[in-house]
Amino acid sequence: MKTALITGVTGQDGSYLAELLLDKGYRVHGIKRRASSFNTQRIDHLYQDQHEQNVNFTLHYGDLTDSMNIIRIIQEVQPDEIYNLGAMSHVKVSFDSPEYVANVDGIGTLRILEAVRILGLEKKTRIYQASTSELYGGLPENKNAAGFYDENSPFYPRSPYGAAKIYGFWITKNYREAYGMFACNGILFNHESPRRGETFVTRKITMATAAIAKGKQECLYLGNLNALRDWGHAKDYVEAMWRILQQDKPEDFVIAMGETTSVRDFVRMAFNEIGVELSFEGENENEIAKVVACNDPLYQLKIGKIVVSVDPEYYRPTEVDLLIGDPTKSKTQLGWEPKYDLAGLVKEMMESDLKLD
Ligand code: NDP
Ligand code: GDR
Repeated sequence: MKTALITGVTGQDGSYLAELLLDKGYRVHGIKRRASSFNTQRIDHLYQDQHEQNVNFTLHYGDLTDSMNIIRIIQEVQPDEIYNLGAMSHVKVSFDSPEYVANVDGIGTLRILEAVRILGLEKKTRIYQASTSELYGGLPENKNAAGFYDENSPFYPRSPYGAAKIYGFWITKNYREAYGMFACNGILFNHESPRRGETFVTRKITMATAAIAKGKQECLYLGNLNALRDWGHAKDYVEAMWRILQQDKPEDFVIAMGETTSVRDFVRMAFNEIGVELSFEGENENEIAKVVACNDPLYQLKIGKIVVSVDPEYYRPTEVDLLIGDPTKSKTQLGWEPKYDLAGLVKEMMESDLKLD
């Protein structure tokens, strides 16, 4: 029976990864932060009374800013695999708290690697680092000849989040090369799900579309509608994380769908799920979307109603305009194949958010 430790287990990816590893027969440990209100909603269904026999899911209080705590937990758990998913993961918020993000997302990665080394677990413990497409920064000249970002494309982070994560990327690679550790980066492009945090753009859109359909919200305010993202489903992406640590030798992999879609088109797709067609009018901060047709007998919105409006408050000081990843290496070497496409993802998110009160 293998033992895994997941930082960020209460997050979107942590919850799906914990499910996947438990299904595979792992004993799973997760690190959760102490909070003044419950923060375990995504994993409550996995909870096990620790007094029972054969417990295979255990939570530990901890924080990536606390070296002693990280060392103690790793010493106690003696993991075969560590998945370092813990992070302040919101790009826009990273402009408001850049030092904290550097500490958690950057130095936090070092704390994990160094704890494994201090404890002499270099040959036992494999480490997955949650790297990101934000490292590329969306510079058009850095795409490969086929027009994608791949494992060899140069980095150019455009936020404090990206800058912190680039440290995490390189220190992971350095510990692999310097100490022969099995430490790998998964360079994951955006991935979403019904469990996505409510302030990321896809979930903000699906929640608002459902609320507008039910007459509980008037209008959805968004920032840059022109941004293009390569969106996949989190369930598919955690499968890739696991595969990366099952390889014979440690390497870095891009995980992506290989297609890019604008925020505007994601809005269109969400509204289509409730039978509503939109027309977008105006430009930049004056852009709005109006209802032009309503084809679902259940959700009847007035023709001409403004349901989306741009609020420049949501613009970022520096933006990543376009992301599209090349999954060739992960498909050929890891045998990774996503089960969801974007249409399936939007459908699942809308179905889930329409059930909310
Ligand atoms: P979430 O924001 O949903 O989850 C982040 C997790 O990290 C939460 O469990 C959170 O705890 C925890 N966390 C935050 N700060 C700390 C800290 N100081 N110490 C310990 N834990 C902390 O992110 P995702 O699940 O979407 O992403 C997982 C990882 O993958 C992140 O590192 C993210 O940066 C990275 N990533 C995500 C992508 C995506 O599209 N989703 C794409 C590429 C990379 P709490 O619940 O208490 O807030
Ligand atoms: P991103 O995700 O920054 O790509 O980071 P997010 O969903 O926040 O933004 C995607 C794009 O949408 C534009 N946008 C808005 N974004 C938000 N959050 N809110 C809005 O109202 C809004 N309007 C337009 C943004 O400007 C951006 O261009 C995610 C995170 O999960 C990171 O942790 C991860 O590393 C990357 O994906 C890959």
